[in-house]
Amino acid sequence: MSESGFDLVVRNARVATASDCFDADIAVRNGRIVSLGSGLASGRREIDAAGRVVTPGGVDAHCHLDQPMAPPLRMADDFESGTRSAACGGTTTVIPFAAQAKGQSLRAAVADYHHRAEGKAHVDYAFHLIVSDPTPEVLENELPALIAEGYTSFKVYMTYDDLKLDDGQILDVLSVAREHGALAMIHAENADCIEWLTKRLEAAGRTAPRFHAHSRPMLVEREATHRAIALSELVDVPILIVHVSGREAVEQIRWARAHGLQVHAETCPQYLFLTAEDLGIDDSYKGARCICSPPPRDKANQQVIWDGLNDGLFTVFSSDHAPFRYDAPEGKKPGGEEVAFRHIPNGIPGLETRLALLYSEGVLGGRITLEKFVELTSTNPAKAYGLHPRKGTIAPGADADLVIWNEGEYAIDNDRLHHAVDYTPYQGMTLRAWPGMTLIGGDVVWDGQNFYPRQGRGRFLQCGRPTLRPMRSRP
Ligand code: DUC
Ligand code: ZN
Ligand code: ZN
Repeated sequence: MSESGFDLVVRNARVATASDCFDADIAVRNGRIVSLGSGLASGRREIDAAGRVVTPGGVDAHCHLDQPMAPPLRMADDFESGTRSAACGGTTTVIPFAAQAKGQSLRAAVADYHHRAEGKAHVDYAFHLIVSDPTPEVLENELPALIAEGYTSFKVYMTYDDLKLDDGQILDVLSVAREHGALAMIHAENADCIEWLTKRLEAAGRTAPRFHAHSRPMLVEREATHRAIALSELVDVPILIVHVSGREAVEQIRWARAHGLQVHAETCPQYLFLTAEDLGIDDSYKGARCICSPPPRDKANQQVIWDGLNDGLFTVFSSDHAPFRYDAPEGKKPGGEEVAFRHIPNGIPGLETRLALLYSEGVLGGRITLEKFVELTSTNPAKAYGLHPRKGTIAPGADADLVIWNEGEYAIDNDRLHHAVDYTPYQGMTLRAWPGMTLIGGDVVWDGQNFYPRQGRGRFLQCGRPTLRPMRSRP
């Protein structure tokens, strides 16, 4: 052991937190940060960060890993490949979803999901719940008990036949969130409008992937966002609207805030870097790769999302990683066929590229500050889901989960990524930065070239209450 007792000192770091940037050495003992300062005594291991930016490890609070699917569909990433990919992209904590199937108990869904994670994760993880069948037993017993055990957030869907809740059911779930201090995440799209539009498109023979975007125009998101806000107002409980795609939903959220409502919002890289044209400008099937919901919009809406990231509209920036292989019968070609858009699984990969995309085009592109980057990608997700200050910051007592950034040209190429998906929607994009090193609990897991597996050492985290500060009424 070194005289100081430090296991590691990261020296000469440009430390970035959600509130400040400053120069410091970071000392680590037993997996936690124990000291920040200049000229700290030497550690058993030393890493010279030489003026490079060091941020807290990313917290990806919306990703889907090994979520049970109806056959033949299957997610490409399980907890092993998904968390490997996360670590190589600087994300050190993931929060995927334990999804209740209709008719299933919530407990059983949680037990099954623990089984899927067991012994596999390279990074720490917590679970959100997906409530698809809010029976009296779920509302009165299972949900309150699970909240008390550290599952303090749950997602409800306003669309997808196998998951959606009606307004009365959503009110019931929101009431439980209020009573027990949990956070409800809402997928806001109007299911009936989507079905009606989809049938009309199909009747006209418009079934190519690009018509997915036509079946889910912004107004279906706007209407559902407005309704979700109204439901939360009725119950008087904060909510978080997930994967906001553009202007119309943003306007609803700004309206809610202006009226003093506690409505949080999340957005994702696909709404900054993709447009509906990525689903195809002709009837090519390749556009299936970018099918996700809500769909990406257009350049003007990308700017609306950038503005919202900058001005505080958005609380968190997540990947919504939903990994399906393109050229696979369990993925975007179900059963090996090129099918109508209705049958193409929704979702794109993004765990590994989330941080570098925002750091490169946001921070180095001059669109957001470094502090805002940390807030959106790490601190606020940790606060929203009750993991702060253990996660989401660089401070004494926090886990030593760190990213040391390399600035320089980096071309995104799926061959260099670590997920189990056979494509990335961002293939060929040139970025200005990539994580040069990821540390988890003070251990190097990614050094910019090599991945150092720590399979099974990722720990399950029980979440506490959300600790986000009540928001100002503007913006
Ligand atoms: N939309 C979702 O709601 N979940 C997973 C992927 C997607 O596109
Ligand atoms: Zn969703
Ligand atoms: Zn999702």
